[in-house]
Amino acid sequence: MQLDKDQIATENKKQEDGLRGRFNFLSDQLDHQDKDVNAILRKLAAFQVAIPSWALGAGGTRFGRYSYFGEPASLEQKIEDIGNLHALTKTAGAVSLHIPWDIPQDYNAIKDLAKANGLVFDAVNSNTFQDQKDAKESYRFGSLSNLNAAARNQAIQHNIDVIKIGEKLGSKSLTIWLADGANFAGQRNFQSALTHTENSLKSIYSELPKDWKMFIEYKPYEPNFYSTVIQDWGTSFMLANACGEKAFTLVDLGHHLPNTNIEQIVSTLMLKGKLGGFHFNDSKYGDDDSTVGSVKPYALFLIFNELVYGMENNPQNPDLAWMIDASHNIKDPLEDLLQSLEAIQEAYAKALLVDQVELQAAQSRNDVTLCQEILQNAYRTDVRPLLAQARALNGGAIDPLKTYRNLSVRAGLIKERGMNSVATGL
Ligand code: PSV
Ligand code: MN
Ligand code: MN
Repeated sequence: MQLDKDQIATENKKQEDGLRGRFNFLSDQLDHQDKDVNAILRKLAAFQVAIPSWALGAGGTRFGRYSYFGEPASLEQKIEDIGNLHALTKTAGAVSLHIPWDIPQDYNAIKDLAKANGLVFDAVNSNTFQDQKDAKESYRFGSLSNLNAAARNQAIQHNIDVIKIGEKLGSKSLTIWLADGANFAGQRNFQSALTHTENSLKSIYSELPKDWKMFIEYKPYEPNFYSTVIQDWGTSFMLANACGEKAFTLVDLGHHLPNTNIEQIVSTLMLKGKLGGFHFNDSKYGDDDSTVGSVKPYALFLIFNELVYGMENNPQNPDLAWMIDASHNIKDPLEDLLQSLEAIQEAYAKALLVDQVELQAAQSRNDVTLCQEILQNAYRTDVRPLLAQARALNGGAIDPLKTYRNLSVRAGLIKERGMNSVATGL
């Protein structure tokens, strides 16, 4: 069930009159504010977000898993799903693989398939949070932090193997997220856990190809509920600095305690040139992996405001690896990803509308009210016609979700794959 350009164009025909009116209205409004609408359209079109190979099936909870009908049962099918997302949105032009869940069998065939779908391979993700079949050592008591050198070495070697797989696909970065930590007070000496982790990361780093980056992800809790070795951005930042200039912190929106000021974290890391990757999702309580922008859209906008500021003012920070990190239990994963992609573009477009010059002037006068107004004016603008226009200009769908439903994509996938297919991984 691969969508083609013509199907999308036919659907667009039905919607283009409606878009014209909405787009002209908005672009007049923006012209009056001296905004360069074409420049914004170009930036929106250039903004590509990777889709992780684990987001295409319905993930489980700790209590059960309800698979979603027509799930992709192979890496090929996952790439086809992402191809459909990209055809509709033109903003999902990359895949992020989780190893060993998605090891390609035939590299050339996978690369060709990705290329045919307009996709590149972004960061590869290692997995030392589960024991793999036939593994000699167990990660029950940690991987890179394990007290047992043999377990640490196995985890180090796994990361090196993941790099090698990524090299064959054209990836340029490795993301490391560790579940290492302790479930009980007193279980583990914090300093020894951190020291082992740092040394293990340095060993992986020493095998990183010259043009690669290493992303160190942090998370405050879960699966361990007492302590996590890399619990926060400060720990990740410290470890990235210890490894070297190709190591960076990765921010995952769901990996913060409630009410953490994530925009300030983003800003600090970009100032220091150490923000490398970014995982989008939303949450009410913890690492909920909910649809981006569905719970705290204003917070997402404030974060994007800092990202845009950093992208424009911090040449010391590299281009970021963007990814949606989500996994759903009961919703069509493709519909969810379409909603997330829309929310990301929406927050980005709104952040692009913030008048940075005016904001700086208001800040320098300590005009607190005006500072807030400037941000809120941008946030309150309905930018959706801009997103639709950017997509349509690039051959994507004016309304991706509506088009996905009108073209009965899920029904087509069920027909091909069956009702009971189960996605690999997770
Ligand atoms: C676990 O919390 C997690 O969701 C991390 O965010 C990783 O990025 C992802 O799994 C894949 O390993
Ligand atoms: Mn993540
Ligand atoms: Mn997570």
